[in-house]
Amino acid sequence: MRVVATAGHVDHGKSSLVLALTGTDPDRFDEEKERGLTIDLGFAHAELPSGAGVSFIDVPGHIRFLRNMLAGVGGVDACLFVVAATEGWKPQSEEHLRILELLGLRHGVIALTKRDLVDDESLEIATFDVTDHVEGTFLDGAPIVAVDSLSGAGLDELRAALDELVATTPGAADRGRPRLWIDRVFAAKGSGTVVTGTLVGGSLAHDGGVVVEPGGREARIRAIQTLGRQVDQIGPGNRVALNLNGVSHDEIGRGDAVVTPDRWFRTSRVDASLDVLASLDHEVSRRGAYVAYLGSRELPVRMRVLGTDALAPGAAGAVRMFFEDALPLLPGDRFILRESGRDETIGGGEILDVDPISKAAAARPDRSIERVVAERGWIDVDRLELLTGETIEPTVGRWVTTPDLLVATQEGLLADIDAAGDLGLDIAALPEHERAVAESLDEVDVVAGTARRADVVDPFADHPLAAKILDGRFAPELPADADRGTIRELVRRGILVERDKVVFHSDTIDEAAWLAADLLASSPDGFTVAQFRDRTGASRKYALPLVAELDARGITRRRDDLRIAGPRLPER
Ligand SMILES: Nc1nc2c(ncn2[C@@H]2O[C@H](COP(=O)(O)OP(=O)(O)OP(=O)(O)O)[C@@H](O)[C@H]2O)c(=O)[nH]1
Ligand SMILES: [Mg+2]
Repeated sequence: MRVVATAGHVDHGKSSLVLALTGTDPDRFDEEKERGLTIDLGFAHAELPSGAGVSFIDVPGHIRFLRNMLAGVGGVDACLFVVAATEGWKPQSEEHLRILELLGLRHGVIALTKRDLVDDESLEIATFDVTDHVEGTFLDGAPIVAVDSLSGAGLDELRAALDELVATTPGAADRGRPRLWIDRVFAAKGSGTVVTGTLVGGSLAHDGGVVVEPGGREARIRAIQTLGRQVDQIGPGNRVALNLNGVSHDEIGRGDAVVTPDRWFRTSRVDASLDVLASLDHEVSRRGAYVAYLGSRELPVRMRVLGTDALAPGAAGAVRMFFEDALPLLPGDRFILRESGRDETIGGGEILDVDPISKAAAARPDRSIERVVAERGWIDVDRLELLTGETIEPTVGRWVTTPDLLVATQEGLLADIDAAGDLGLDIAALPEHERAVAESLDEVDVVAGTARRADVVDPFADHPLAAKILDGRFAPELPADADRGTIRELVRRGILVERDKVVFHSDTIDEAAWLAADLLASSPDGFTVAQFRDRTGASRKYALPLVAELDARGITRRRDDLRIAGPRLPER
């Protein structure tokens, strides 16, 4: 399915042509029918001779309703550009073409309507006129088909041209990140809220959770319709009506976006490119009341020109824009910029950075992922995907960084590890990305939370002190010259256990736990410290801290003078 918008000057026959092609009058409102004028967007669809489907968004040509036109062309793949043979190129032909160009449209077909009202010579003149005006634009070379929408003459040729257009226009890509800019909202007959829009970026499925932005309202998809049919799921590039549970129709409106949760970065500040229209008669600076049109949204912006104070007509530059609301945006989103005071189209551009962190004076926005990474040094791979929309291989662990910074961090870590000496470097104290680097280094071993050079024998593995303490079993003797630092490290690793100034081997604690289990098996009401001491064969000096350790681990519990079973008592 392709979504095609009409475009062209007021009264040139856009709606009549859509009606002739689809059988549906896109003018939905009584006022539109009475005045013979499109005010708001209209929608219709048709099957082409090849069997391919095409959805039309019919836009108003009158300059007063330009904002509605802008809301309609935000997510379309191609256009049906309409020029009346009777009048030829007119101001809104020009403005609509500029807008579609700025939005990055690449595909279209031109219809010369009202051919029944002109003679062959006038038709030829109108054709030259149109050819002239589209030269150098995306419509340069597009088929020009003369039609009479009332009698149907020329429609077969136009349908064939549309078929060719649909076949050669790439479909909306599925990036697993669906977004539907709402163009209509109404209350459903039964219950719930229905929103319509053009789905791009990904698929939606029945019963799926969605969020309406701005505002983060959570909703559930109760039903999906496309082309009047109910479907269980729907891919990008389609006109879609969603019946939503959980939001009221009066809380949301045109210009809001339906997205899937957690897949979007919401932003109220972006850096963007701006192409200023050459036809403008003044420069563009931060002064002015600007409105951006993005998706189906009209959004007031505060703006600052980057790198210079003002952009001349025809210039290409960059701007930082501030919005009142946080919106789910991605680099590559296109917008049109208008000045509301003068009511004129200024230009348009592409969002380059949805989370600009460098100062405006230093910002040099572009769409490179390397820049996003370099400005941050280290960035979590999931966050980088939110900011760029691209899936990126992490450099190390879950992190992405620049090659230079990776090398610098590796070298810094090795130096710290060398400086830490025998005890090694405690990696729990490192920032998360450095920990990931430590674990990734071939020349480093991370054992029990400590990083050491791999070629250095771990002095704490099979340490003689641990062996000696294990030998002592329930009555271990600590050598008088034992090093405190060594004991601390062996305790930290869980090899030794220190309780009330007595140091046991952890295997001995396990043995003591089994001993307690045996005692409780024969006397379920509990045992005394004296009974326990007798079973260990050691003195009270050792039995007391051992029992205290068992209590601390939840193996035993104290009740009066007895020890009873704790939640962690082992079972045979
Ligand atoms: N004779 C003739 N009349 C046409 C043709 N196409 C449109 N018209 C008439 O032209 C008038 C305007 O047509 P619309 O289809 O409403 O024009 P539009 O471009 O949709 O106008 P807006 O939406 O207001 O910009 C209507 O009276 C149509 O009947 C055509 O091919 N031949
Ligand atoms: Mg119309």
